Amino acid sequence: MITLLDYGAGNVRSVINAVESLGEEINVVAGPDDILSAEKLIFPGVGNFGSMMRILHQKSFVDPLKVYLCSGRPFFGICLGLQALFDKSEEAPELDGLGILPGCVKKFDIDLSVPHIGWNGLNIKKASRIFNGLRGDEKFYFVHSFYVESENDDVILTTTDYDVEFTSSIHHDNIIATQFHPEKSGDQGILLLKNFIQQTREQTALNHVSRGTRLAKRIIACLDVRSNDQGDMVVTKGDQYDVREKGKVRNLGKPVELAERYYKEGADEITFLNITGFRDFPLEDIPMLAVLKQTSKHVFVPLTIGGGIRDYVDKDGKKYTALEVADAYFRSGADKISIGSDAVLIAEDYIKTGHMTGKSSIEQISEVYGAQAVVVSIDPKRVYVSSPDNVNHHVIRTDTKGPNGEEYCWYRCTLKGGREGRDIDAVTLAQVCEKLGAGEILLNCIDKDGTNSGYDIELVNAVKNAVGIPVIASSGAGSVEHFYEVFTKTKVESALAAGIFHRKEVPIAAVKAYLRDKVEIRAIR
Ligand code: 1PR
Repeated sequence: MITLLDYGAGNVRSVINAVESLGEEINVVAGPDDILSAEKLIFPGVGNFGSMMRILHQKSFVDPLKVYLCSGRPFFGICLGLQALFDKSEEAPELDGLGILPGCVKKFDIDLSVPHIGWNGLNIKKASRIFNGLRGDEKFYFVHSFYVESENDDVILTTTDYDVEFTSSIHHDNIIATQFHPEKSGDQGILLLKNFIQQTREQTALNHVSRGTRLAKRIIACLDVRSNDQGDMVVTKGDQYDVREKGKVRNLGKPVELAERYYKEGADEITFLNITGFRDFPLEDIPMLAVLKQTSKHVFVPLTIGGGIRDYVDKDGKKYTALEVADAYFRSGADKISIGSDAVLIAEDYIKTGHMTGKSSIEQISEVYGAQAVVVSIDPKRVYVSSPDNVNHHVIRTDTKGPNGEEYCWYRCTLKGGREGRDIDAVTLAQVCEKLGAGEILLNCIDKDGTNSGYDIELVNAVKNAVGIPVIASSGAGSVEHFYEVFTKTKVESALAAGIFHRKEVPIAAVKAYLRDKVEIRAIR
């Protein structure tokens, strides 16, 4: 029996699913005694260090946790579950950590995008039973803005490089903790958890000697999901956002089946966009939550879900906050949520008033779950202008001239899946959302969507160069070369595609085979 410490934030369902996939039973901690009586304890943490420590205190979990950690019984901490073991964190200097190990948690102060999101490697510093069966050159999934600086080198099991070399896992007596998420790191992550659970004794010396680690560029499969005219949840795909063909919603498959296929084929992440979420209330949209729950049982890479994340009043007049909608998605297995239409309205409001309210969906979800869990999805459309003068937007000079030979354009943001254009450009939207607490930008392009003509490199560069958070390039992928182009002509961390994967025109394996040795990627085994 595995005991799981759920303090109420983030995606514990993924950890439960990963452990259950190994045939183990889980007991979720309901009170302090459950911690004291645990045989093996897993502590997954996502979100904010301060809110985690506050909740641990409120629930009277701090002392039992310290007792457990000193008892010599097996412990596995994940992400904040690693950071909590140390003395202090710059994320919440007013609150002490558990202080089991000496050291502190620092914010990345580097030239690369923060949060550090994606698959990175491990510099293994000592042998450990949790690596049994691994070679040592595998990549694991990270998502964090703060990192551990351990004062005691002896406890460091691995380090990882991201401009700085930071402690990515520790092993001290029976305490193991990782900054990365084994439950989101595919088969090798599951193997690592298995080694912990089964308490294997062997300590394999690894063949691979690391000479530094590098973050992989991510290949993301996107599933646009909605009900078709018969009321079934289907994966659909638009041409410049028009998902109907001869009047009917295109049906490209079942969401759970397709997500499982992409997982097996080597997708580094899977995104679901509930594309009619702007008009349907997601908490009434039980099929979407069911899709997430079922997918997260078998798919052990990060899942992002978007569509309809905003404050809502239901037909009986009951109010729901965007945070409650996001809670439901996280509880159903999402690792990140993606906000589309609401982000545009929030940014417009911010520009008008000049101040942050703390009440917007972006701010609230980011506060509780951390910036890394909040993606903003932008649906821009090109607007051509003959001159950059007198245009109150970020205008770029373009190589693709407009219908009247215009040499300049800006990118108008839209609401409701492109149905409504607004007077705000994509660069400004991305910058404002970063300021408000978004951790990543999903940058679509309506002009390019479904065209197979390649990503809009000009748009991607304009947005990527204007923000310090990771950007996902989306829309237009038609060949393996397009992925190479976007990764070499821009600084984006990941590239998303839909149509070519659904129609099996370009499998994920082909993309990775083409990129191998040219661009850092996570190899498929
Ligand atoms: O506004 O918060 O409710 O979120 C709605 C979400 O649904 C937004 O993220 C929005 O992008 C998305 N959406 C709304 N309508 C559509 C549509 O297609 N009619 N899909 C839509 C957006 C675009 C991409 C697509 C890429 C890659 N889909 O995600 O997957 O363009 O396609 P390709 O590789 O085939 O070119 P809210």
